[in-house]
Amino acid sequence: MILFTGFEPFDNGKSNPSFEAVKLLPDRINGVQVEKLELPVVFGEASETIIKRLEVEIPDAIIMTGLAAGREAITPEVVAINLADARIPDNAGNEPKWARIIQDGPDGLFSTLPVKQMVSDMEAAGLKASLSYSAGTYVCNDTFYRVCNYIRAKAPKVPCGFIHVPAPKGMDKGTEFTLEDFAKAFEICASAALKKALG
Ligand code: PCA
Repeated sequence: MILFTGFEPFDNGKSNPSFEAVKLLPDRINGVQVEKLELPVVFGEASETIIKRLEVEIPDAIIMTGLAAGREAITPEVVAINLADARIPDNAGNEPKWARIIQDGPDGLFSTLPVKQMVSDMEAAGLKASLSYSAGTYVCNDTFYRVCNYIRAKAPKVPCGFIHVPAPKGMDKGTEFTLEDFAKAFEICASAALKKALG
């Protein structure tokens, strides 16, 4: 099983293209069952939703996704940092400022997805992609950090990481990307992750 997550809308958005694109994914990729989870845009709760699922079953790979409006490309994140610093309140009204996510956790945790391979595979398919070295300091980074921290203790061989998508066509700060483009990109990334995990 490969676990894909996306987020609910936030910041007055009517929809969130991350989960909208996840919903378009097929039920199987390379013969592996795809599971889709929609996450609340709430510090701590989003990662709890994932960790509850991981307590039942450890997937072959974990790909979390979110929206980063203003970006121009599909961006696999390289590293999660141990810092929460909200620019706006989350969907439950939390607004942490300059706080460590996990007091005694490492400063940063690297994605274990094959991020460079993912970028070259997306580019080969004609999708604009590049590495990102910061997932920000809001709910996406918080979720990315907490889930990587959980999985490195429980199942360190399971590729786990995060991909930000830009705003799609028609949305504020929109690019030329469609939701179908994002879904195609996610499928390409899933293939690379499963190849790393399962050979
Ligand atoms: N993007 C936000 C949170 C939810 C989402 O889709 C972020 O980048 O932190």
